[in-house]
Amino acid sequence: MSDHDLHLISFESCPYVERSRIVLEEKGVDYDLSFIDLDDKPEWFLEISPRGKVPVLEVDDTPIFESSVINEMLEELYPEPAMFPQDPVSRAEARAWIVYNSDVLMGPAYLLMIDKNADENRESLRSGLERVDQELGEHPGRYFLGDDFGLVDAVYAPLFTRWEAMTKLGHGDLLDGLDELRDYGHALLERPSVQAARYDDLTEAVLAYSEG
Ligand SMILES: N[C@@H](CCC(=O)N[C@@H](CS)C(=O)NCC(=O)O)C(=O)O
Repeated sequence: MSDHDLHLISFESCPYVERSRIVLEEKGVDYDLSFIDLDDKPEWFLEISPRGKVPVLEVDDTPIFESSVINEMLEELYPEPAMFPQDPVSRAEARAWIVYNSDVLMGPAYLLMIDKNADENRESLRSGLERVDQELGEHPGRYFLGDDFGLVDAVYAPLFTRWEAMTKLGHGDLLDGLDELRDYGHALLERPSVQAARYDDLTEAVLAYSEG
């Protein structure tokens, strides 16, 4: 089901790629997937990716970059199943927690993965996660904003698909006492779209990346 040709340009261990794959899987659309080597970016890729980053989703002949923009476009192109709340205030909440994930959690999580300033980044990530745990307590239901899986959940799932790797790297106690977050993580990992979007050898790919 797709009236567009979709081609997602990816890198194995990239959480931002995974966000968009989850949305594509939820929408049930066909797409082609290619992997590139970020240490040796092909010329054709640099031509279509202004920041030299993945994901890029080619929609017919138009390359779209930035995972959040890609995901909102997919929501507009394929409205079913709906992944954004209808009400503008709840929609803004979803967008705000997406920005929070990118701005507050992803930085320290990435630096921890490559073991840069481990203590400092563990503390930053932990305090960012505590705030999410608190917020989840305000929204009863299986997912971030309730019982419907949405774009905000597609953005939080890659944190949990990387948890096995984080544990192997010695950072596994970060969820200690954060029961809302732990339950949320389990619910996300059970979601078929999250399982389908996960790169097959993700833990190995993350560990290999972390070793440089
Ligand atoms: N804000 C971007 C971030 C994408 C991003 O940082 N991708 C990383 C891989 S996970 C990348 O392509 N890095 C290559 C580089 O910066 O040279 C998004 O949401 O799409």
